[in-house]
Amino acid sequence: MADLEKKSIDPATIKMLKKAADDGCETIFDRAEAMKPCPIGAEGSCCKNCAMGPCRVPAPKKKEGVPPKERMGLCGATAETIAARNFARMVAAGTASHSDHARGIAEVFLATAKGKMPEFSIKDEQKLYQVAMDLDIEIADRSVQDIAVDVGRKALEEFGRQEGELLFIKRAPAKRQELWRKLGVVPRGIDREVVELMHRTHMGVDQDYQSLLLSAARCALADGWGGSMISTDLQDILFGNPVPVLGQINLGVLKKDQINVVVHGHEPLLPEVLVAVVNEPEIQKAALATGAKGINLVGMCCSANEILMRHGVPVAGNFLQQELAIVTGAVDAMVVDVQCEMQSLAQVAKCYHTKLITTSPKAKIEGAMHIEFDEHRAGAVARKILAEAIGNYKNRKSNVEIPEETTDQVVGFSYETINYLLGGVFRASYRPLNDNIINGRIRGIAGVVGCNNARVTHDDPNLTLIKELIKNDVIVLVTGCAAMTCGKAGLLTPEAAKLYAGEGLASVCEAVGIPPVLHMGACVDNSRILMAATAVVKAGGLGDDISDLPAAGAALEWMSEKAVAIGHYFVASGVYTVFGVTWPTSGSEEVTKLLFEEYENVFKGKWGFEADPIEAARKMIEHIDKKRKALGIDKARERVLFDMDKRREIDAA
Ligand code: NFS
Repeated sequence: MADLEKKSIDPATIKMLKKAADDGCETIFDRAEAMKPCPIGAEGSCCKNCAMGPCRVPAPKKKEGVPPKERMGLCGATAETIAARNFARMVAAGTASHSDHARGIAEVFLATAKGKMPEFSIKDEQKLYQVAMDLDIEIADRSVQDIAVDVGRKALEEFGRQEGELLFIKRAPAKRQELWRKLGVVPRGIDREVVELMHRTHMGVDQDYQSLLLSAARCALADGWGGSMISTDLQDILFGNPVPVLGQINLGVLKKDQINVVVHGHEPLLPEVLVAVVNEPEIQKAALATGAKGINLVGMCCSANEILMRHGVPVAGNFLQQELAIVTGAVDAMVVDVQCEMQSLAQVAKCYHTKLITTSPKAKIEGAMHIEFDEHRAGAVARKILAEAIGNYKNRKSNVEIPEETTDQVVGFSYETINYLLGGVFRASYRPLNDNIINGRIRGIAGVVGCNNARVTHDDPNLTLIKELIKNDVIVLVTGCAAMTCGKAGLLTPEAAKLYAGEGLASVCEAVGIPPVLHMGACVDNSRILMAATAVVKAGGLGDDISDLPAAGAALEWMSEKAVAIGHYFVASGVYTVFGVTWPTSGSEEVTKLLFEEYENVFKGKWGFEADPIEAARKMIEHIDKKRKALGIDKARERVLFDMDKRREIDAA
C-alpha cells in the first residue's frame, strides 16, 4: 500500500491499482517502474532525423571540461540545433493535433450551416454573432444560416491560407500584435506553419536554434490563436457555450447495476450524439431487457470535459485513470476517438470483458473493434455503439469492484460566463476582477493546465501547486486533466473558497458565488484562457499587454506534445509558464537559457522548469508580485495583507 501511495494521491486510483495487481493485469504504473526514460532523449539530445543517426550528443559532464560546441551529430548539427529541432517538432505535432481536431469541427460546422447535416444544428446564435463579427462577417439582417455558412468557410480558410495573418490574431491586445509583427511570428495559415516547421527541422535546413524556436513560436501561435481557438468557438456555437453546471467526478461514477459506457478522447462530435440518443426509449428498453437498470454514459479525458461542461455528464477520471476504469470490471464499452488513448487499453480490456471501440478513421488500435463515426449518420453510429455495450453487459465477470469515490464539482466557466458572473448580464465586464486585483484581494491569475505523467505521483504536483496558489490569493483557471485533479480534490465548488483560499480571494469568491479554481474546459479551451487574459487587459488598469498582467501558467504533470505547443503559445503570448517532470531541452544550456531567460526580453514571457510544486508556486507568485510592482499596485496589496483581522490572526498564532 505504501508503495501504491507513491503512485497516486487519489484513493480511487490506489484501490484500482491494487485490484489490477490482484487480477494480474499490467498497467502504465507497472511499466513506469520497469522501464526508465532514456536520459539522452529526455534532455532533447538525441537526433533521429536522418539515417546516419540516431546521433546522441548528451551534455558533457562538467568535470570533463568539453566545451559544448564540440558535441555534434554526424552532419555537424550541434547540441543546440538538435535540442531546438526536437522541441520544435513537439510544437508542430501538438499544433497539428489541436488543429486537425479543429478542421474536423469546421467541416461539420460548414456542412451543418448548409443544412447538409441534419443531426447537428446551430445552438448558440449569440456566440455565432460574436465570432462572425471577429471574422469581419456582415451580420445586419442576414439569416443565421447565411452567417453560419460564412463563419464555416472563413474558419476553414484559416487552415490553408498561404499569406497574410490568421484572423483571430486581431483578438489579442494591440501591443501584443505589434510585437508579433515586429518579430515576424504572426501565423499565416495553420497548415502552412506546421508544414514549414517540419521542413525547417528536416536534416540540413534551419540550423540556428534561435531561428528554429521563433518559427516554433509562429507555429504554436497558429495553435492557440488558430486551431484551438477555432475548435472552442465552433464547438460552442454547435453545442452551446458552457454555463455553470454541477457534475460528479471519479471512478465512483461507474454503476454496478447499469451498463457503463465510457467515452474517451477529444472531439465532442460523437460524445454529443451519444448524450442525445442514450435516453431514447428503444435504447433504454434494450438496456433494461438485459437486467441492468439502465445505461450510464460517462466521460474520460478531454471528451469528458466537453460533455461535462455542456451537459454535466459524469467524469470517470483523467489520463492515468483510463486503464483503471476498465480494471473496475464494470465498463461494458470504452469508446475512443483521437488523442491520449493508450494502446494498452486493448490489453487491459482483454483482462476483463470490456469492448474497446475505436471510431475515428485516423485512430485505430490493434485488437479493438472499429465502428467508424460518420457525421452524416451520427445517430445511427451512436446507437450501434450503444447496442454493442448493451450486448456486452451479460459478459461481465464476477470480479467487479467500483471504488465509491465521487466528488461534486461546479464547472462551465467559459470566458463569456466569467464575464457575466462578474459584471451581471446587463453590464458584463471583467472590470470587477481587475478592481479586485488592483485592490489586492486577488493577488493574480494562474492558468494550471495539462496532463498526468506516470513519472510523477498522479495528481500530486498539480494539486499541491494549485492549493498553494489559491492559499496565496491567486485565482486559478484550469483545463484538461489538471482540471479533473481539482474536481476530484473538491476544489471546484464554491465552498472550496472558504476551505482552501486565502482571505482576499475567498471574499471575492463568496461575493460572486464562484469556486477559487475555475474549470474552463478541455485542452483546446486553453484558448478561453487567452481570451480571458485579453479581456482583463482590455478592461483596463492592469497594463496594455498580457505580459503586463500579474499572471503565470503551469503544467507540472505534462506529458504530451500538445502540452509543449500550448506552453509555447502561452510564452509567445507573454506568459511566464512553468513545466514540471522533465525539461525537453536540458541537453543544451544555450537553448534552455534562451527559453528561460532571454525570452523575457523577446516575448516578455518565458519558460521555466520546476519539478517541486511548492517551489513552482513560489516562482509563479514571485513573478506575479514583480508584475504587481511594475504596475504600481503592490502597495494596495500590502494594505490588505495587514488589515485588522489579519493582525489578530497573526497575534493569535
Ligand atoms: Ni490535454 Fe486532453 Fe489530458 Fe494531456 Fe491528454 S487528455 S488534450 S493532452 S493527457 S491534458
